[in-house]
Amino acid sequence: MFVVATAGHVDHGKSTLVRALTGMEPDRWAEERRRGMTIDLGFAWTTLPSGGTVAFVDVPGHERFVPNMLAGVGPVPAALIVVAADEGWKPQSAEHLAALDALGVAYGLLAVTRADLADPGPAAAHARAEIAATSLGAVEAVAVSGLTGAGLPELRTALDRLATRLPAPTVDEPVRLWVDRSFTVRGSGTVVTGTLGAGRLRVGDALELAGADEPVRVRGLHSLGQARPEAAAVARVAVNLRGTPRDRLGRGDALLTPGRFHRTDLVDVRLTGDPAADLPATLTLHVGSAAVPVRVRPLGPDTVRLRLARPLPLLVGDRALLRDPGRHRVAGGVRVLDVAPPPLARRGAAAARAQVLADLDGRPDLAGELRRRRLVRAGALIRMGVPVHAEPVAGDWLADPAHWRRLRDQLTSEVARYAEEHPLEPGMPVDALRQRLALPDRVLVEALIRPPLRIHAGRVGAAGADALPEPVARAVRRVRAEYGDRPFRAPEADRLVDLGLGPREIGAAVRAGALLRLADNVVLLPHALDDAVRVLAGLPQPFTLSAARQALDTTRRVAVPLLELLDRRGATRRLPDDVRIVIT
Ligand SMILES: Nc1nc2c(ncn2[C@@H]2O[C@H](COP(=O)(O)OP(=O)(O)OP(=O)(O)O)[C@@H](O)[C@H]2O)c(=O)[nH]1
Ligand SMILES: [Mg+2]
Repeated sequence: MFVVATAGHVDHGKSTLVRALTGMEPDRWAEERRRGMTIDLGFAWTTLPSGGTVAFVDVPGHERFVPNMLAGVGPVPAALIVVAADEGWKPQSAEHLAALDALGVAYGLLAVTRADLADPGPAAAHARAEIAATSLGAVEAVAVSGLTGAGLPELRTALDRLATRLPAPTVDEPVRLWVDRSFTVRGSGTVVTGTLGAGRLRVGDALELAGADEPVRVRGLHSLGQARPEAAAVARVAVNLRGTPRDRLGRGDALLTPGRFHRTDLVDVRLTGDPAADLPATLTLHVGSAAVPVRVRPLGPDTVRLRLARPLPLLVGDRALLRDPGRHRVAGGVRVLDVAPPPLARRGAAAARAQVLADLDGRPDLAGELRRRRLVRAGALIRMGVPVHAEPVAGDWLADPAHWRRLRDQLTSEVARYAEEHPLEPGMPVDALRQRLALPDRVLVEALIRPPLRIHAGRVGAAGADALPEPVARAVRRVRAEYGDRPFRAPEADRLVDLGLGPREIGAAVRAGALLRLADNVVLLPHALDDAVRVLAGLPQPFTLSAARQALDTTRRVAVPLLELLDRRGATRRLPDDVRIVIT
């Protein structure tokens, strides 16, 4: 299936043509039929000579209903432009064409209607010239009469030719179904309709709806008037939602693949076409089926920042248009460059931002995004419409390679400086480091650490006694030299003072794993613990404190706390009568 939206001035015969082609009534409302005028969007479809199906979104031509027209053409990539032979090019012919151009619609046909009333030649020539100057380029023109049916077979084959030119639909992309209608069906509940431009919908799917906390569920699907288990792009679809009240959604809302779209009320965009120099400060942004008031802040010669009155699920590269509802004119086309732009707080920030935007073209660019954002979650980029094909540095964090190298250097110098300022601490706390480097997540700190730095007990420092300040390290080396072959002899208190090992220095050495503290002022070298177990295991079991003291060649000052520590660690067990056994 492919979908085509009509376009053209009021009363030029759009609905008559759709009716003649499809045998279906596009004017759904009694009021429309009574007044002979389309007010809201109409939907109809037919089979073409090739066997393919074309679905029409029939739009109103009256100038009052341009917003409805825009909701219809927004999500549709092809247009059937209708001009009446007897009336020729008119204001809404021009406004509709300007809208198609602003949205970048590249595929279309011209139907010169009411060809039974006047020579279609002049209207066709004028219209083709106007159209040729837009994104549609040169289009085929067919003269038709909705009244006599003349030209309809030619128009059908022309529609078939148009279908073959359309790009193949992308069915593996996430769904963003802009709602163009919502209504209630007795017994089924809420139904919304829209043009599915990409992706695939299945009964049972969970979808996101802006403003709803819970996902909504697809209870039923219709396309071309028939219930179906699934619908793939491109298609007109009607989606029956389970348990979603009708007043929760309407035209301009979107049903979304969960987790794949970033909702934003701030975007930086490039104006396309010839943007008016005197762009008003408030305009209406039309994208998909949505129309949202925006405040415009000029940045560069053709770039502006838009503040939306309500957030929309926009992606980098989206086309949209700005319209001045007061003056009835399309103010310009829009290409979305950034859906999560930085705030412009500092002086000169706007000028700097304009420079950045000057180089963006709306094509998703991973390397560029990383360069600008430095650190960003993969999921966040995907939700902006930027495909991710890079390895995260930690968790789902992606980093700009140059920034990551800078951070690594910075981490090394921060740790060194901290060690200087806090000589007795065994390293810099990870969280302090995270804050100094202004990192949003501690896994990033951990990922930046490289040997000889290591993380130990929540701190980052050099491994082992290297982490000790030189005087403490020297004292530890002296202890090792003096007591290495008498591992269970602890230096006496005055010897510790001589060595410069006060309580703080001992604390630092213990945290760094260079000394083992048994009690205040009782320290051993760390390997003493394992050695003691080996010696004690050689004794007849159970053994007494005195036997242990002798075997270890030490004093009660050491033996008592040493055995208690071994008890606590489960290496020995104390039995009644103050004897112990080694647990093997
Ligand atoms: N003679 C003749 N009359 C036509 C033809 N097509 C449409 N009309 C008449 O022109 C009038 C307007 O036709 P519509 O089809 O409602 O025009 P429209 O473009 O859909 O109008 P809006 O939806 O209001 O913009 C009707 O009275 C039609 O009968 C045609 O090919 N020949
Ligand atoms: Mg109509």
